[in-house]
Amino acid sequence: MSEVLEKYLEAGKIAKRLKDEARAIVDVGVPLLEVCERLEHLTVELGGKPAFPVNIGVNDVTAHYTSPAGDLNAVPEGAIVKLDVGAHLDGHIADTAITVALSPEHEELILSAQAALQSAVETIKPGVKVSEVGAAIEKTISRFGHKPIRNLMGHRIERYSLHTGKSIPNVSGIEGGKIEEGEIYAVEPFATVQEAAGFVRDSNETFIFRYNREKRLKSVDARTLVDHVKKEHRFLPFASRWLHSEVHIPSFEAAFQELVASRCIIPYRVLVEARGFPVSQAEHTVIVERDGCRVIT
Ligand SMILES: [Co+2]
Repeated sequence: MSEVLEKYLEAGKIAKRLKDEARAIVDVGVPLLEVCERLEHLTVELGGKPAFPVNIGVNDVTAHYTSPAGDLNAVPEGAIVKLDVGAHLDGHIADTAITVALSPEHEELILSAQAALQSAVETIKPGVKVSEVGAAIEKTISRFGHKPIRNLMGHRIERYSLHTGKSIPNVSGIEGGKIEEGEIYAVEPFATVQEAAGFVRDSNETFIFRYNREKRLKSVDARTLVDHVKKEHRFLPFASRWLHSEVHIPSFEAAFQELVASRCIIPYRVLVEARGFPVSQAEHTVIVERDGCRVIT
């Protein structure tokens, strides 16, 4: 087995363990910050690094929420909670997600995203159009009487790059080329209820960021902060919470805001279901092989 494949498989194993841990700890009243930190620390204990901050999405919060430093939010009663986690070894990324229901009313929604993921995995092989995978996902979610989130997509993964080139839509009718042998994809259907909008909108909250480009910065603290970002988080997304604990400078907030204002770093806005309805998610990372694909998570 190639060294690269071995690293992907190991990252996949770690990501799998993170999901098991998430299932074990997510419960009513548990602080979101505790869940994020526990899973990120476990990633390191298991020999990997987080490929991005733990995304924890409660109810209609669909993507890009991670706890800020000092987050006081906890898992509410009756919630549906999405955990999207990523581990990497040397830049070889495994990205995966599960959804936990704290009320039986959400169980069907979870089954629907899981079944859609399964149908996508069964469809993926060299030569298949990404639009065919999207059609399979939509068909499965519709069978449950649910709606896919149409403006979120699965994505191709490459070394140290979480989103590259091709995407895998969650609905039919979106063209985007063919799947090829050797490619790696994170496939992630999201399902919501029939009354929902079926798409996400940006909120104003931002907790996850990425490095964008070099900029002239005025304050010394901002320069210290960006040097750290370039050294530790040049390629993969990071949490503002991480920087809080990694960099000790007198005026952290002002320096951080300077990086944002100068677009030296760019936020990922928290995405919420446009009408506020609950959303479920299922996700695997797969490697495309000659006759199909291998699920590594
Ligand atoms: Co993911």
